Amino acid sequence: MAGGGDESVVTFETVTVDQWGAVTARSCGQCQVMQEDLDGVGLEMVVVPGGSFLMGSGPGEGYEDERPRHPVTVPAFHLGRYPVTQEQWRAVMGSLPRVRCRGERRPVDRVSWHDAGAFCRRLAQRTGRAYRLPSEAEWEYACRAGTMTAFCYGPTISTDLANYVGEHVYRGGPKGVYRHESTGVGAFPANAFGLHDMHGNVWEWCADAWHGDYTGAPTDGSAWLGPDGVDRAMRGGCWHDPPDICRSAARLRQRPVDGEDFYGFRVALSEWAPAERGDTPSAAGERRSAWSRLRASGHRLSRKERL
Ligand SMILES: [Ca+2]
Repeated sequence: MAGGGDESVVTFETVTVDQWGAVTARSCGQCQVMQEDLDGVGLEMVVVPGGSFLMGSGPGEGYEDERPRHPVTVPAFHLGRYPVTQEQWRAVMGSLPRVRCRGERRPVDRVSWHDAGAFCRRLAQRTGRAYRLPSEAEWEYACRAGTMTAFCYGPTISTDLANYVGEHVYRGGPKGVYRHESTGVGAFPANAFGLHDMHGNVWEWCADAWHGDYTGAPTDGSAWLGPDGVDRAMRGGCWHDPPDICRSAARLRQRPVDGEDFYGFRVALSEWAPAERGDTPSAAGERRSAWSRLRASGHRLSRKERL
């Protein structure tokens, strides 16, 4: 188990859209992916480079709970390339909940915040790595992937790029399809960090306690915690929502015991290297430096094609 997991460089395509939702550029990107093997079922963790960003929405966009927009610095971390799927859930927990949309490669749904936490703990036990839910700051930073627009692809979105209710549009964006169900993960283009399904498909639980706005929010990327039993924050919207609710900055307040049809999650991890008993400082140091090399080579966007 010690090192464990495979590492690879994954190539992906991401797109940029204009205010009407038309694709104006396709870029080829690369990200570093660490993979857990859960008895034949893979769990891919994208290395998200550290950085600073403006969290929340500025004037003229979003809702009061997305303000004030404020700078946050997020240390490098790992985030699931996709929401946790049903086959991953079964591989870790033994059996599936009564999901709304059945499919091995679809996100697990109908999970509460407590269920998601139980999955993280079980996964951590099994791998020795400290799996957890992402903070809201990490989630939004990862979703934006360097963008300041309402969506990671640009100022609007289309149903070619995400699974939401396409009878509704966001601003100048086009009408599209309403699929009435979740989609298998990875069916749409990645964002610039190589992450899929951030907008739409299923809502994703974050670690944070619910706060009605960002006054006093942490600026170091950590979760804004509160006492057990308080409401929690979800991100990204789902297949049953209009695109406005699927924006990078949009937030949803929910009770941690609720596991509705549209609720899923993805897992996060700060350090790949597991904490080991009897570790010597030099072995730990070696792992850390191997880790920084990897992180440094983690991300680059290349070959941007204008259309
Ligand atoms: Ca999502």
